[in-house]
Amino acid sequence: VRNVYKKVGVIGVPFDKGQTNSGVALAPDELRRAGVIESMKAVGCEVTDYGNITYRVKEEDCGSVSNMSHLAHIAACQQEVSKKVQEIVSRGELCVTLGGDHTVSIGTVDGHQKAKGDLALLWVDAHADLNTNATSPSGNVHGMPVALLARELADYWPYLPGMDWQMPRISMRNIGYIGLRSLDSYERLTIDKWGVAAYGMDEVLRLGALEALRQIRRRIDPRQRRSLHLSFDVDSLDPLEAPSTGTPVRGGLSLREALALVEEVRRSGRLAAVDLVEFNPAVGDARDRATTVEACRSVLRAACGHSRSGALPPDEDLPLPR
Ligand code: EXY
Ligand code: MN
Ligand code: MN
Ligand code: MN
Repeated sequence: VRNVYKKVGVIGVPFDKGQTNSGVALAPDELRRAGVIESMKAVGCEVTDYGNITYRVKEEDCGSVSNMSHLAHIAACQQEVSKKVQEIVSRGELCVTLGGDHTVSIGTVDGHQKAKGDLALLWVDAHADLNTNATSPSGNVHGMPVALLARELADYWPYLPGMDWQMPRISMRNIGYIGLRSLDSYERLTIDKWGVAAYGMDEVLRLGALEALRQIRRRIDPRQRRSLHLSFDVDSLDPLEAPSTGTPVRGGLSLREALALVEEVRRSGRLAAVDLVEFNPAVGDARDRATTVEACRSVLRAACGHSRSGALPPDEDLPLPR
């Protein structure tokens, strides 16, 4: 298979206020330092790095909402993320976002939706991130992004100051999960109530990762016409594969399974945006960090079209002797 050369636009979102471990904001620069941009270029993509998102909290948006920490920061940062992602996707580049905790996907999915309209959202995660402030056991917003994005849950939220730019426009019918293994009871209820295509590690074992993905894609985009958003939480991977993350859960995806999933998603030709979130360089030792960086690198390369079956050279035949 000859490589599909494609333009890629990268942003970093050094944002950590969706949870309580510091360090996750260091991830974008740590990944750059490790050369992930060059690795994506080596796949054959033309990569532009747009740098890190910055934001300013507006005084007037500082009203607080119960059981929802740092809302003013989340609102201000994700609005900037959304604008930038909308711009990159509209330009026809594959938008790669380096988080940051998983709240950054509030902005990325919103921006992608504004650029493309109908989306299918594939959430690869140990967790469902489907709590509202009324159901969250922690008040941490990285456990809430899908609930903020889902149209069906709009009435389950109070007024959120600063979030007027964001409208929940994605239907539960177009959201699929793979890798789940740590759900809160109201998240389970929400998944059952709306019949969400949620595939946990038990289904990955029973069906195999690729068959699970095939079923998810058929359910969230039956006519294969939607723009695909891949939101990849590194804690979907087994902690042996990606130890440097804030909420690890054992018994996760192998890197082999995750790469097969990402390669298949890329081959669909519908992929327009990828989030890589929850890598925390401050968790664990240097070896854990290096292991996690390598996992991130291979996931990003797969998203850019790298195939483990090898790519053909630009030439049609073997070089003659010289
Ligand atoms: N479900 C738990 C909560 O809402 O607090 C844990 C969420 C962890 C979320 C990580 C990012 O995926
Ligand atoms: Mn997550
Ligand atoms: Mn997670
Ligand atoms: Mn260790």
